[in-house]
Amino acid sequence: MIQNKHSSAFGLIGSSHFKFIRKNIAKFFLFLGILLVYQSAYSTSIKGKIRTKYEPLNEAVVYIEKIEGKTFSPPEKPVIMDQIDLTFIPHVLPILVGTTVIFPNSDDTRHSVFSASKTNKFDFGSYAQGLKKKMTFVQPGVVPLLCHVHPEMSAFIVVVETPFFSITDEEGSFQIKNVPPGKYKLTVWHEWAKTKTQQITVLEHQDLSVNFILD
Ligand SMILES: [Cu+2]
Repeated sequence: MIQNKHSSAFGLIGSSHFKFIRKNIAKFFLFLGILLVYQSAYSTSIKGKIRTKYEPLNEAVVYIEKIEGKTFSPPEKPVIMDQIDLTFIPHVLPILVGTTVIFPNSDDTRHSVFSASKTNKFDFGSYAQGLKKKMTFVQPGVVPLLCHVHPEMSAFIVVVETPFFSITDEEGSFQIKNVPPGKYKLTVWHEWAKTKTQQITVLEHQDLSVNFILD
């Protein structure tokens, strides 16, 4: 009898103790979950403005240079460099090395896109409306685009070696999101300006502001 009471009392303590642990494990995982959501929502960004002495620079490409020992897979989906109303759209297209670009002809005239770039030289020849050409850019560097038929057409594909790149808006502002902590070289390219590089240090969960004045 006594033995029985004893064991049931122990049983009670045992089960409430177990409930306590279970409750706290649940709380722990909830906390962990909130922490992870917070961390991913608050990943580090590099923000800033690119300008000359006189004005903000639109369509400047800001990018982190090659990180030693790191390679990044290009996006599976190709990106588009369109031709509409005798204009390449967009005028400047930054991509990660290995990205495939599709060049549709959306005009009712023939275009003949080529590049005399040292590292990514190509010539698609003349092609009509509705057709598209395709090219995978495996070498880093700036690829100036021209058209044999329309000398006024020009554009640039800027092939960079990390996925940490951005292009400035009309106010010259850029933002590169989700940058892991580290020391990097941040470079700015603009078609009319001298390319410039700065050493930067990205700390964990601390947005970094970097501005450039180009010549
Ligand atoms: Cu053309």
